[in-house]
Parts: sequence; structure tokens; C-alpha cells
Amino acid sequence: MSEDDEQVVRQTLIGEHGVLVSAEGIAEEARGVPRVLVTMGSDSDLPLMMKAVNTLRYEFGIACLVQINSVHRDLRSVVAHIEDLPESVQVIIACAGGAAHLPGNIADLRADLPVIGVPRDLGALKGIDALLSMVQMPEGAPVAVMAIGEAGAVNAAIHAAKELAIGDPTIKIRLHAYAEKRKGRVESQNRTLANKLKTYGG
Ligand code: RP5
Repeated sequence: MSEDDEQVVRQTLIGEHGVLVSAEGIAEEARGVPRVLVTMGSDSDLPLMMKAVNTLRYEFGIACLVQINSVHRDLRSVVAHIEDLPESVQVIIACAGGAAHLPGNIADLRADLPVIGVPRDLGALKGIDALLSMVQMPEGAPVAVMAIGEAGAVNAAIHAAKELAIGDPTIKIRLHAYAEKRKGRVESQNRTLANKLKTYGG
């Protein structure tokens, strides 16, 4: 895609379909076309969902759209947004806390796209309510539900990358690099283990 075409796509995306985010930056600074929609019920979910956005853009080079969609406050705009996503979006990550109906509603609206749910650890039930709301979907409208909280947000991005990697060898390479980095962490922990053990005495 030429720079001019990308500029047109970016202008169309900002506002109408959410905010484009890529490794290069946010909105006007972003580059590429979005492959994933990262959506959430409120901007209070944003600190959690930045774990997903940053994993997508920095670990896997995947541009995404970020958009607030509240099924409890403005259901009609959710339907309009989700039915009108750009063709380039192939996976949806949806986060909500409490009675978390957003991912399930999206799974019904979009028969053609996989939906990954991230339950937010929030309120009296600390995310158990959101987890059960997402995971207990009736037959026919599946939501791939991740762990509650930060691990779930990061895993949602990895899961989305794995889905996109089926048709994109570049993402496959980056998934392998990410796995190697995780292995390196165990190696380095073993290198410093003797000294750590000594701090426990003996
Ligand atoms: C949910 O209600 C949102 O996804 C959020 O997790 C929760 C609280 O929203 P705010 O009251 O902080 O806007 O729909």
C-alpha cells in the first residue's frame, strides 16, 4: 500500500472506527492497516487493555484499532460500530468488567470473526463475575476467554497473533522470537539462582 493510500485509510479510521495504533505511534502517527479491534466497555478498562495493545504492536508488529463500546450505556452504537468494521480487521479482543456482556454480544453480531474475551478484575467479585459472564455463552456464539486481568490481556494479544499467523509468516516468525525471549528468562533465572539461594542462608 502506498504512503498516500495509507494516509487515506488512517484519516477514515480515526474517529469513525476507533483510533489506529501501531508500533510507530497513535492516530496520525500510526502506520499500516488494523488487523485487530481492541474494544472495551469503558475507558477505565484502558490501563489493562494497553497490555494487549502494546503486546500486539511491539512484540508482533500488528496494528490495531482501539474503540470504546458499551452495551449497557449505548447498545445502538455498539451494533453500528461492530457491523461496520474495516475489512482488514480479522480478530476482535473485547474487555469488560462486572456483568460483562460485550464479548458475547459481539460474537453474535459477527458470525465471521473470532472474539477473544478479557475479564477485568473489578469490584466486589474481582473479575469472577466477568469471567463467568464471558465463558458461559450459549451454543453458537463462542468467546475465547482469557485469564482475569493482566495475564489475560497479554494472552489475548498472543492468541490474536496466533490466529493471524495462520496466513502470515512474518507474524509466525515473531511468535517464535517471543517464545525464545520467554525461554531466555528461565536461563537467566538459573544463572542467578545460586546467589539467590545464598540470601536464604545455609
Ligand atoms: C464495564 O463496566 C466496563 O467494561 C468497565 O469494566 C466497568 C466499569 O465501567 P466504568 O464505570 O469505570 O465506566 O461495562
